[in-house]
Amino acid sequence: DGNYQNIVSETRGKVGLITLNRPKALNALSSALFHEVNDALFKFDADENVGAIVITGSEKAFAAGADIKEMKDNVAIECYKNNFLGHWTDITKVKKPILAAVNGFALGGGCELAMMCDIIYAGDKAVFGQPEIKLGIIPGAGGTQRLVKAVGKSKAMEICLTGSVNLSAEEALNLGLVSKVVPADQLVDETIKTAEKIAKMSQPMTQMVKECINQSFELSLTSGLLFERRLFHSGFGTHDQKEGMSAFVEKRKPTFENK
Ligand code: CO8
Repeated sequence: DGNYQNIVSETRGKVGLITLNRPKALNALSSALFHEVNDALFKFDADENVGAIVITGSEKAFAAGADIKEMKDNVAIECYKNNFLGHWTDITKVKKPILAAVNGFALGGGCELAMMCDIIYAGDKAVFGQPEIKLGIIPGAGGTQRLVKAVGKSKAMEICLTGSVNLSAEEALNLGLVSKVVPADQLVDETIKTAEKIAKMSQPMTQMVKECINQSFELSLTSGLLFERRLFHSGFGTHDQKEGMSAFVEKRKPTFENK
């Protein structure tokens, strides 16, 4: 659906699936592509029938970065005035959990896009890196921020400063950047399976979990724990809490109604 030029957006049961689809440019993230991703994401976010979202690319490339051809003649003051690529972070405003299924290259903005998702699964041939320094720029969408939190300072420095130290899927798993490595041809199905599991839960609750975990990057421990406890308390005002706990006691499966 959606009539998109650079992506394919579809649903698989309760899962929204977005496939980046610019094969000739290894899914380089042009401005047009990113606007389409955002549009599809916010449509899924508003769709009650969708409980989780998966973003993937092709087997060769998740995304080989921002579109170098598009930005090569950029001028600083215009970037500033137009907030160049500011819309990239819109994805972090999506409330529903987003899973990245990364096959092949996730470089530069591609790696940053994956890191803006909530869970990353990698195909066994995946490659993560931040080669911006080799282009005479620095990462601009989290490569120097989210990557540190995922893999630690020394590794993040090595990756961003050399531009040529990339992480294999296995290394990314060992460092905690990704949570699972799957044979490339099974990756999308496997990711959708996890997304389906999440989508079956109470949507307000999965959104609260996402909100709380993301707050852990912003808040002190005391404030984070308070934030968590208050949302935890509010859960007792929902139908789904009554249903979930009654179902446990009655030894049956719960049916969550997202209310
Ligand atoms: N932008 C535009 N076109 C690209 C990109 C890209 N990032 N990556 C690949 N392509 C194009 C190539 O130009 C080529 O096109 P053509 O056939 O017309 O020449 C086609 O895709 C196929 O690429 P290759 O022939 O190079 O394929 P290889 O298999 O030989 O190599 C690589 C694959 C190693 C992935 C190689 O293409 C490569 O190094 N790509 C560039 C990777 C890179 O530097 N990425 C970082 C880009 S900068 C960035 O992401 C900054 C993000 C800032 C975000 C700021 C937000 C606020």
